[in-house]
This record gives sequence, structure tokens and C-alpha cells, in this order.
Amino acid sequence: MSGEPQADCLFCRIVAREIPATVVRETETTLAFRDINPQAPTHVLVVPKAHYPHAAALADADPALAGTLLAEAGRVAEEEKVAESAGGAGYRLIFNTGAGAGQTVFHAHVHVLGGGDGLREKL
Ligand code: IU
Repeated sequence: MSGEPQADCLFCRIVAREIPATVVRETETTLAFRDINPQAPTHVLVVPKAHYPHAAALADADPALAGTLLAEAGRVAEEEKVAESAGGAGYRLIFNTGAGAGQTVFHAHVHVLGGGDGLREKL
């Protein structure tokens, strides 16, 4: 669980800019980009640049980076104006963990969902 990039990982390749994505925020250790198949008016994914298969593995290996990921998700929500403090109605953070729960990309990521009606019904 070293966090080393994986050649066959889609999000490692987005982080490496080998695959295009619409980036909305970047730090030294994280990247935020728009989901290619949005489920809400605002649907952004925030990923650590280091590779971990899911959020719990990330938090176990590097708790500080997991905290940074959450803080970045909040900053995305502010910038996208879905956070209450930015005049929005609030937002949801989702970590699908395991194929049976709908995880399809096995690189830790948090979904930031906001801006629509009926968001509660999406999970
Ligand atoms: P999941 O939690 O593993 O199911 O989320 C993976 C997300 O990655 C999913 O919402 C896809 O639409 C999204 N995605 C993307 O944004 N860009 C891509 O090139 C691919 C998937 I493939």
C-alpha cells in the first residue's frame, strides 16, 4: 500500500495528464475534476494523486492526506457555490467502496454532488 502510481489505473492516468479531464482544483497532493457522467448539476471527483484502492485504505495509510481530500471537497463545494456558506443548498460527499457498492474505479475518490433537487434519492 505504497501509494505508487499504477499504470493500469484510470485516475493515476488522469493525475499524470495522460487522459484528459476538466480539472477544477489542484494541490500538490490532490486533484479535483468533473465527473464525465454527472449525476447532479455539480458532480466533481476529488482524488489523492497517490494511488490507494479506496478511501479507507487511503485513510489507514495516510490520515493527513485523507483529511486534505475532505478539505478539498469542501473547497470545491464552496467554489461551485453548492455549500450553504456559499449560498447553495448543501451537498453530498460519497465514497463508493467495493464493486458491490458501485465502485468502478479502484483509486480512492470522493464524489461531490450538489445543485439539484432530489439528491437524497440518489443513494
Ligand atoms: P465510482 O464511485 O468508482 O463508481 O466512481 C467512478 C466515477 O468515475 C464515475 O462516476 C464515472 O462517471 C467517473 N469517470 C470519470 O469521471 N472519467 C472517466 O474517464 C471514467 C469514469 I472511465
